[in-house]
Amino acid sequence: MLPLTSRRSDPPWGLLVGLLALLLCVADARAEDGYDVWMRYVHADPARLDGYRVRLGDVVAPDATQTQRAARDELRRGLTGFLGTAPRLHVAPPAARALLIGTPESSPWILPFRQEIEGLGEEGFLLREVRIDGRDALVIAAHRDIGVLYGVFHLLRLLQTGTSLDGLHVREAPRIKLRVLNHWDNLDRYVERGYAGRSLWDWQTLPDWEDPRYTDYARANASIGINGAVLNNVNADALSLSPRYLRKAVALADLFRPYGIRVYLSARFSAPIELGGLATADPRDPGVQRWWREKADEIYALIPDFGGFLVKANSEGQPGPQDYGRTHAEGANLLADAVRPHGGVVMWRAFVYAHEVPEDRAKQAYNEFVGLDGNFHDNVLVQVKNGPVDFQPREPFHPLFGAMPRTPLMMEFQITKEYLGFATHLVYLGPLYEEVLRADTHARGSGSTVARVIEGSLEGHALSGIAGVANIGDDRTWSGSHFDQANWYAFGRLAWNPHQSARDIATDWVAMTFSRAPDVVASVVGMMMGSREAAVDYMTPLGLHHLMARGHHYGPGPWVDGGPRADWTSVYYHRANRHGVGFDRTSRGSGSVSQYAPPVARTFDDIGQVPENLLLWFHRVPWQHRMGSGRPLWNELVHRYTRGVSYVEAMQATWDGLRGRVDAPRHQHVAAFLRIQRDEAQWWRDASVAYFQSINGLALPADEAPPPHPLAYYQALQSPYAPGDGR
Ligand code: BDP
Repeated sequence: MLPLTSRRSDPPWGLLVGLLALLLCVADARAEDGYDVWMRYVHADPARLDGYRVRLGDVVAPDATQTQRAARDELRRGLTGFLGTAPRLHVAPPAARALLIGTPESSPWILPFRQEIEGLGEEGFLLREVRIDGRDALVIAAHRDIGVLYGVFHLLRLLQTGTSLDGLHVREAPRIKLRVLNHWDNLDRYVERGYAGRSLWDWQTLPDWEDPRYTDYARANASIGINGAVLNNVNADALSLSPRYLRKAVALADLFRPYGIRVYLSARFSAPIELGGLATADPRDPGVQRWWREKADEIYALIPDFGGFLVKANSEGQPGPQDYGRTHAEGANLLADAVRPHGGVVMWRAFVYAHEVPEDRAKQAYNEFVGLDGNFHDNVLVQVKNGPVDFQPREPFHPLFGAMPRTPLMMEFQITKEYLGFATHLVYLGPLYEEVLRADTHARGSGSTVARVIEGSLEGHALSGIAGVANIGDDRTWSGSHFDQANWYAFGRLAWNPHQSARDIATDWVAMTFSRAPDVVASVVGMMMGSREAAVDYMTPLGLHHLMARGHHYGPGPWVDGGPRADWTSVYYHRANRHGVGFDRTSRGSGSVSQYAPPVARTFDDIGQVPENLLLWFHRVPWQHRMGSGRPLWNELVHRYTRGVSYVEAMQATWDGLRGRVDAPRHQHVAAFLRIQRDEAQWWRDASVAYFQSINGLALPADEAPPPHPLAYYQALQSPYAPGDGR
């Protein structure tokens, strides 16, 4: 034991120990506010440090282009944090061991790897241990600077997750070409379905003020391989295409370019009228065609690598080609022809459901698009939401996947959690994405997964894409919560390779974001992996869907009825009455099952075969129906609601146990959000149980607690200022 007080002649031990403790704290007391996302670059584990220093202390990297400098900067930043000392950056090899990075053009040291990088494409890279002149070295080699940058981020990920570099040999190339974030950001910085503050893009001060955050945004995206950003909302304002706003977009494009990110814009189909003063936006009108051509020329003169347009047309009141009796294909081709000379693409959304049609909404996109297969020009991608209704906690995969073999179909996932508890609920979406990507469409026999459709391998499309509706805003955490960063991260990783495992991705993310300690990683990954199923349980179990409160979708609203459209109500989707519950989409009902390939259709059509987690999506089922557990449907439903709440409580307990293992500021933040989530899960459970019980008049199972309030109490709750919907 060291003395707490010291005699004059002794060294002041107490003070020294105190100072040391303080120093350690200071070293540890980084501003852990989430800003650094998964790129915190904390110090290496001491056991590995010497080995790493030898290998990474000297870096040979070209610095002639912006992307090369971005790679050097990232290595400097990452390795300084990681090794505790800045690496020595050279343009020629030093006598010591070295990390050599570059392309055959940018560095003579990479020339010998020319053969080895063949087949890696424009964005791939090789990262491996080699011996050069009898010395060990690490090499990152690629055809293009951007591949080198991706390799640098890959190396930094390996370091952050504590991976050994011995015998390292990685060859990576993205399997999907366009890996794009869709920002639903308005020009007034309001983010539709955004729960992370205001838009990152400060249109008022752009292009003059280049907020450093724009570069950090690009770094984070590049670190996971995202290579495109649609800057503005799909419910687009034509002004985004005006010269004034284009100049602002130029500033962002210039900042993103070194990181391999192209800028895209959502285009309002009626822009020729609103901006151009034309009388029509009819795709067959030569004046309209000229207007779009000239607009594209204008944009490309400013942004030579502009990605292209994203379009929401004839959907939820947006203008479109059908206003002129033309098809979606004619509309898409109009814009595609305008950007084609410049190498641009059009991402045309299939999220459509007609205004007056009382047809099952889940069928409408397929009905409108499938007959157009083959009519789209070759620089058009049709962008399809993961499920046929709208980003619900669980949906079957969209029947268009596999049904339009001649058209490149893009996936649209929602990263922002419009229907999954906003930013406050801890819901890791990796398992949702994985479930959809691994679903088998049977379009060309078994193994025709959605992943293979969208990566283009199933039908041999060169063009392929995936979009994620961003969950990013100006909140310090970027995503509105610490755990929602994981959804941004998982989207990027799966966009790069849609065959990866959600669990592996979560494991990397936790190690980089919170701690490398194996027990912490295991606990947090465990929480995350069941969190999506828990949300399904406490919101919409067994295939129920779209039961959220009207408009803002915050909290339960299974009673929502009336209003302008039947398919914006809950009762339309659950169809509960005294006898049963569920939407009959079988061949005896709306027939939506017939939109799937026969083996899939047969499975969904048959109440004995349909997965229980989609039961009420496809079938209308009596309350007494015997479930796999042996319970009647009603009891099973209540059981699942309760189980969802219990899962959140279990997450709270696990997280409590991590106090002291995760830095205090983030620990407290997450703990508070888990309390909100628990209360809201309980709210969902109680309101839903009270509602369905009022419909079926059945007693609660004996072991289930009755909702503490009568149904009217839940129905009367209002949330007028819920974020994301309205101003
Ligand atoms: C729904 C959202 C709405 C979007 C629409 C879309 O509620 O805000 O505009 O999707 O994707 O999920 O176009």
